[in-house]
Amino acid sequence: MLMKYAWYLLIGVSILTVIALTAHFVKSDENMGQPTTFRSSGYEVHLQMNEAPVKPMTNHDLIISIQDDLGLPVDAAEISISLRMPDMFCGTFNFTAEQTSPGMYKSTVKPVMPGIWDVEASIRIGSKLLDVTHTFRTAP
Ligand SMILES: [Cu+2]
Repeated sequence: MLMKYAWYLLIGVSILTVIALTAHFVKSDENMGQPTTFRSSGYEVHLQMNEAPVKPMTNHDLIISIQDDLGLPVDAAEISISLRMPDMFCGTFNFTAEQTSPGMYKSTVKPVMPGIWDVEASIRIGSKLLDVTHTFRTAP
C-alpha cells in the first residue's frame, strides 16, 4: 500500500518537473529577441541585438538607446560591454561601444558558441552607473 503511494508521488513529481521545465523553456524563448527595457534613476535604457537569429562566431551589433524621463536622448560618458554564457564557464568577453547618434550607441559583439548569452552594458552617466543585462540566444 505504502509502495503504491510512493509510486504515485514519484509520478506526480516527475510530471510537475516536466511541466516546470517546459514552462521555463517556453518563457525563455518568448523573451528571446525582444528588447530589454531598464528604468532607473530617471533614465530609460533599451538593449537589443540588431538581427535575429544571432549566429555564433559572427559579429553582431548590440543597439543601446538611452533616454531621460522626458524621452530626450542622453549622452553617456562611458559604456563598457561584456558578454558571457550564464550556464557555462567559457569566459567573459569584453567589447567597446560607440555613439551613432544622440542617445544611441552600438557595440559589435561576437558570441563564440551556440546557446544562451547575457550581454551586460555598464553605462556611466555623470556620477551614476547603470548596469543593464540583455539575454539572447545564438542559433547552432
Ligand atoms: Cu559557452
